[in-house]
Amino acid sequence: MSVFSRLAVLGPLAIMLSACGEASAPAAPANTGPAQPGAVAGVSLELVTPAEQPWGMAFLPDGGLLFTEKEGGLKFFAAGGSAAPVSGLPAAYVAGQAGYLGLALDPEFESNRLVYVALSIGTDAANSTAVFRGRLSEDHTALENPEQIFKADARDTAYHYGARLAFGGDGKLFVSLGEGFKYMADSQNPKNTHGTIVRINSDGTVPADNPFADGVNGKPEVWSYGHRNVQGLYFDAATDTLWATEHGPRGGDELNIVKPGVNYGWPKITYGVNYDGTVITKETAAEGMAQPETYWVPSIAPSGLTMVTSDKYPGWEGDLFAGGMNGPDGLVLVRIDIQDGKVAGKENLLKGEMAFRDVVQGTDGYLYVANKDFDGIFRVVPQL
Ligand SMILES: [Ca+2]
Repeated sequence: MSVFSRLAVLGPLAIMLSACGEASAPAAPANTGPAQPGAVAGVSLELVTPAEQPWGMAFLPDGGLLFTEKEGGLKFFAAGGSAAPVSGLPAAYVAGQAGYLGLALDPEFESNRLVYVALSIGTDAANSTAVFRGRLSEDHTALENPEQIFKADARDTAYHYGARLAFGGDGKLFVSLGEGFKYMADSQNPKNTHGTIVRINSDGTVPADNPFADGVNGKPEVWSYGHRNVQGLYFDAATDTLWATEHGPRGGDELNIVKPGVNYGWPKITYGVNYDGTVITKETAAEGMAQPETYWVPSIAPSGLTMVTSDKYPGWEGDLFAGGMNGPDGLVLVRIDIQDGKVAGKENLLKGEMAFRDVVQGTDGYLYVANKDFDGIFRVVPQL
């Protein structure tokens, strides 16, 4: 732990608050109130390693850290060293929100050392989210034999990729896919991958028990649809539950429990409005469309989602943690108090300190966050 140096100066960033601006949002009758205070008195941040636009993180069983940088590719960091590139991935399409994005370790990583990385590929006119799989070399310097196991439908925008990866308890891989902003209407059509979560086998083939496996009413790889831009994905093996956060427009960010074949409503129903304040739809609920477990008005721009399963934060075990990246109150790490599988409240931590791109629990049981703007990865230290 000697490499951890205490973070020196992190002031509120008023300049960043302008992007999501004022909120003339609809009433939020179902929003939950503040959580009951836990046994943790507070948290602070300690710098682990500098990183440039870190996007996704995954800790190895030995405690080492793999992470992506949006433009820099895959990196490896171990305590006592400095972050170094991991070679092997192809050049990504880098523009707007495109680049090297989510990653995940194979459930059998300890024996097969397989790593999965989502990245953008293609051109301005036709680009996609692809998932590459490769074997991490013993010295952590290369992804060996990288192969593309999945490619989403192409779009001609550089926005809303989703691109988080999470394995289910059955070893199937979930990939979240944004609707490219321009293709929001396509989110309602499971016959394309825009605005979906797909589920594939670890070799990229489609599981026979997917809800549209026969291809009649949807693409075989589609697991759920009606999403906008899912940038938080966490599978809770203890309860066999896939949790997902997605960006709303202005207001209307959501936390959902994702189930097969279900329509999550975007853009037919939402608790948000367009960025310019105009109405997308007056409907917040509709027959055949799932309601979120909780939502945020105004938006926080959620990215990254994990659960504390360790004993490092007494009182917080089983709670979800979501990163917030933007909005009037959006520079927060949100603790989502989960009681009996339901959202019992939300507590904003580290308010105003930074924009949180990702949050994961490390092999040591502590939470780690990747910062979108301060260009580093930090450990969340509890005050007990
Ligand atoms: Ca929804």
